[in-house]
Amino acid sequence: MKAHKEIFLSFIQKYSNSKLVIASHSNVDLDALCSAYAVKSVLPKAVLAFPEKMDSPAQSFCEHMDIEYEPIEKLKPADYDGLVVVDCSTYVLLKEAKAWKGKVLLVIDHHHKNENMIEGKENIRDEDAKSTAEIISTFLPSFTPDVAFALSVAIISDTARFKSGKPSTFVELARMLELSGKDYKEALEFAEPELELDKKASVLEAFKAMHISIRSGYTIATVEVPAHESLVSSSISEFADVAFAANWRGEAKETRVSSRARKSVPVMLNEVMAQVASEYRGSGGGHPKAAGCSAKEKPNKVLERCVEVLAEKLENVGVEK
Ligand SMILES: [Mn+2]
Repeated sequence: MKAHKEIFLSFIQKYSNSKLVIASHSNVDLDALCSAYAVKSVLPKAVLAFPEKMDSPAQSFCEHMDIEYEPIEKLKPADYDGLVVVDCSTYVLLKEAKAWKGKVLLVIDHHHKNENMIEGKENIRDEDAKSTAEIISTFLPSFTPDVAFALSVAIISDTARFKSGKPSTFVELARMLELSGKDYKEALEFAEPELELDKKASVLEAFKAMHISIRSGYTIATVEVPAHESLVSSSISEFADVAFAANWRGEAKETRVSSRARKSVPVMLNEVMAQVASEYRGSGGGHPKAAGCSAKEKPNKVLERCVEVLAEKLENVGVEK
């Protein structure tokens, strides 16, 4: 989108000498990390800052590329000129941004609108984009090989190796790889690294513990897990049409659900998650095929409700046909 590109280019010109902070969502993934890193390449005085943990593919890539960042909660808004948020539009995943109210200068994201929206002075939202990295790759006026490589890795990772992608996604990947001087295999190794032993074991345990139901011709798997709910839901959805993995967070007294659907499923999971969350005083959203929610209720009840809400929506699809 041309208008978006113009917003971005005049932004980097205006703030080229400013002390900005570039942040993203908690449980930082490759799209978040690499998008922030790429934006920093054109805002030389900016620092990267992230909340809590980083997922392990992002962690290894961050170490490999020697990318430096600060824990965002340690930074004082008064010491900086403003905040740029990438790959995130919700305070749920970046609660630290609340301290920056009025200083959020720019948001660049591809997630759906939600009720806890982070609104920047400028907002570049493209829900059609399959990654934030591919939005940014179309904007940047120049690339170092490292930035192009990081964007390649993020595009491969956030599309789940092209489970989603529009023609421009492939164009941008090809362009970034060429600019990086590296080949696809090398990017793929960072985008989809081999899992650690404990994670492989959790996925296999989850397969053993899951419950399976069939509604309107679709297989639905639910499971309660002690950790790694998004890894579990994405792994199970290699086979089940829809997977819901729930984890009980004792400190917060809430359940976190991660859900994934195969591309044949005609229901939008972000809507299912938003509905379940609203019934249990939580928040939910995400993408049609990959979504999540929090809920102030025990995991077994929340999972039951996830299946019911999904089943109702599946039946309604049948009716409309
Ligand atoms: Mn993303």
